[in-house]
Amino acid sequence: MSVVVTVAPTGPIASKQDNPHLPTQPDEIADAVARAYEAGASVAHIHLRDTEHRPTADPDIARRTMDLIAERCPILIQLSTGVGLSVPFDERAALVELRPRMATLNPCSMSFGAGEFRNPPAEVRHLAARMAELGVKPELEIYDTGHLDACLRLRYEGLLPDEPLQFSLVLGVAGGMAATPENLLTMVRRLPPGAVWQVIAIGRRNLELTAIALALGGNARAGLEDTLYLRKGELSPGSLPLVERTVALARALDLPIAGVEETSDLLRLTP
Ligand code: KMH
Ligand code: ZN
Repeated sequence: MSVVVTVAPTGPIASKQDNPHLPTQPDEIADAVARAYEAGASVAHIHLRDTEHRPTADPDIARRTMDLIAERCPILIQLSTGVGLSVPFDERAALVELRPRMATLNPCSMSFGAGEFRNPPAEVRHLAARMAELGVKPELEIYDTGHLDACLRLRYEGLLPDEPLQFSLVLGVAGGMAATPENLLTMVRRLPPGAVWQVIAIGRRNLELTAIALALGGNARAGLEDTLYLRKGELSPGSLPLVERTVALARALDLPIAGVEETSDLLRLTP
């Protein structure tokens, strides 16, 4: 089975002070994505920032970023509806109206580092239904064991698209599951049959957990959203070295890398 590599060039928290190579403006993000595509990524997970570098769900910035990416490469765009902790849920949810091929769906509220990540049940159900209507494939973000059960309830209620369900097992957010091999294995065992999944390992154990996930049959995500460092004490000069390392890891395990068309077929994306 081929491995889907997602690039996550910018997240909701880190700043250029943390890593000067973090892209924040549409052209910087499009450039990072195009380089990752050349290195083997077939999905781009996108957070947006305003001109002050703050997380935003501004649809104009989102559209411009999507257009700039599309001008550079045919990578599949997955907009984050997580956006940033300070952005209201309704603004975050409105991003799916731009009809990206995919978007994230965060099923539960939680503590998130020093902040609070608000995902109220009624609003999550509404967003799931709207994504299904628009044909925007959800990537279900699982930060804790109960989040998986919440997603399975959404499926039971008919609010998720047909198989395969696509999950991110997010490990290492303070407020969610710790980044340990035991937590990864527990969650992989609990996934419903036929699920497609990747690990999002935040921070220090990013490389190790990505390697374990690949060996267990998962997909992989790489980029500055998840770790600012290539190794202890060495900032990564952009997402490209992280993507290249992930692709090399998969190849070392004799796993082929899925191209854009294969990824679209694997995930049964709406054309
Ligand atoms: N930022 C990660 C912890 C999202 O953007 O909706 C999880 C994530 C989810 O990427
Ligand atoms: Zn994200």
